[in-house]
Amino acid sequence: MCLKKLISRSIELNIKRPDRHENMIKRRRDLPLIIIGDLHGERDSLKEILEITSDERDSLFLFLGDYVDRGPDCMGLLEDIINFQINNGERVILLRGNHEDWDMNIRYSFASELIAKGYEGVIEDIISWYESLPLIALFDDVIALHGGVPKPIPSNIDDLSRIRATDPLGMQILWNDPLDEGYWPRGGGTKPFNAEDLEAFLKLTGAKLLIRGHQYVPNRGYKLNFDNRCMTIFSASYGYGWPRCFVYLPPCDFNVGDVEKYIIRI
Ligand SMILES: [Mn+2]
Repeated sequence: MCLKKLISRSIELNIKRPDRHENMIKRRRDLPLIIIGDLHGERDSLKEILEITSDERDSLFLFLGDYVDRGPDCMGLLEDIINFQINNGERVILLRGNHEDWDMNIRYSFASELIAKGYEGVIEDIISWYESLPLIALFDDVIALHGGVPKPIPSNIDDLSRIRATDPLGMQILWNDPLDEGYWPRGGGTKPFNAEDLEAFLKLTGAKLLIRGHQYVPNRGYKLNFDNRCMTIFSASYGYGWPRCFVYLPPCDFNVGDVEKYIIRI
């Protein structure tokens, strides 16, 4: 399939999901859930994760966004992800990260990669693809998004699902970080969230665990905040050879106290 067709098929899959409600995916956690964090153009990481999980193709695969920028082959990674989505249909859910944004791509590396490789003709298609990506996925007791809890927290789920990436609250969903000892302000309308904010967000959504990406955790690839209720996972190593992580969560009930055992380091 040519690149333009691949992208437009992926847009259709993103938009026409029966479990999509505005910008939120809502479905039961009735299958194993495999969650992959930021990949940033590292095709090898995706390849390794898909090899490790090759016996688990009946699982749900959730990607937390930040597919492009920084890494060596963002266009190749995008093609791999879209092919994987097309081959596995609705069991592959792609969320939007803060790098699924053309202004970011100009500031970082993806725009120049596309131009250097002669892909100018698909830039518009890629921007439309970004716009087709949902922001949040809710699987009963697990909620996932790229960045963090938006503040003020909307008063009901419908308002939360209607938030768009370009809204101030949407920007926060894509950019916010937990307030911990490693926190550093990113500016630009982003806000840190603390244990109380997270508690209110979990109460609103009925979840007991938030899984997000967005922050690299040096030498670990993951972190747990707020009594394990906020899990950060990262699936790229930025070329440092540091551990990369993903989540394998079976469809049974789990205790937040020991969620660390569901994090797989490669
Ligand atoms: Mn990010």
